[in-house]
Amino acid sequence: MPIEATRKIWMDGEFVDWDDARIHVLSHTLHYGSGVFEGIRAYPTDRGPAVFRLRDHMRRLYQSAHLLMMDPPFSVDELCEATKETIRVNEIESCYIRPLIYLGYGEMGLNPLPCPHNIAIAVWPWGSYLGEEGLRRGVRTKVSSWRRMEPNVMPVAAKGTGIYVNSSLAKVEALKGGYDEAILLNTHGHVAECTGENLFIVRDGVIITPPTSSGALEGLTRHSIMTIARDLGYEVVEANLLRSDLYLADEAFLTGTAAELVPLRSVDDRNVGPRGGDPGPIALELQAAYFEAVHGRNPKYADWLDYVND
Ligand code: PPE
Repeated sequence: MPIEATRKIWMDGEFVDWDDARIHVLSHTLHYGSGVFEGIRAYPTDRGPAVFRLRDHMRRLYQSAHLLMMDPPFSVDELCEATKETIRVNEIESCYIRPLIYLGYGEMGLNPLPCPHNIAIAVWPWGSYLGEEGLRRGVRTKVSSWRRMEPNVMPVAAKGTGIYVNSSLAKVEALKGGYDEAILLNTHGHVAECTGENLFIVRDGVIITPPTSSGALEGLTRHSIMTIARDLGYEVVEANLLRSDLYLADEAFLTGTAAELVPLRSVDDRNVGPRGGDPGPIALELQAAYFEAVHGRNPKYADWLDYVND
């Protein structure tokens, strides 16, 4: 999906014109994948644009930085304020927000510690990550031949730029094979997650998602959906899943900020559930409830919204 340019990008405390938001080609992060980032969304509401779980995302950004021993020069509060300011400056109602902490120009070599720390926040309109049709009708998935890295290979809890090469390999393999998305198992053979989304199944009315010890990211959409599902009266458990559990699921869906909630039509060419791959009732109910929450239409989840113009 091509990026749709907006006007300004926040860089280290200043607004820079979109086309001037450049970095030096010898920046450390470009060579060694030593950056950390977030993916956040703002949605239109009755009170103007609102950022969904802004503080939680920024806290996770700082946790990612901590895992990689980075020392960001701004506070979480300052970055939350900068994000809202960036949305205001760009006069945009609905957008994806990409904060990035990267190691800039000045030192080369594997030791990242002496490098300057830079931060950028960009916003742009971004439609459905896996397509409108994927959102409505579900996506076809394939278990990848690439494994999610075990936690002593990489700290997979960090949204580190270099760590995403693993996801990209799996994504390309799935796309080249004619599928929409890949599912990664960990080195024990348990299901971890998708390339940029967490994974859930439904079996006998119970909603199950792999624990973070599987290598799955502690997704904020995952947390939101678990909360919403419990509030709707569903039993939600974290448990290790085998690929055969995916084949036998009544329903399956993936969650992420970019993807939102997308049902799975099939896993390894086996239709999910008894409906020929069509989305199941629980996935659709949770998807609708999630959209109500992010658009500020359910007061129960008002705390999750940060209004940009307040
Ligand atoms: N797992 C991975 C590996 C992941 O990248 C994401 C977010 C999630 C789970 C879901 O986390 P959360 O967004 O907090 O619910 N992936 C982001 C990046 C996608 C991309 O860069 O492309 C996102 O959804 O914004």
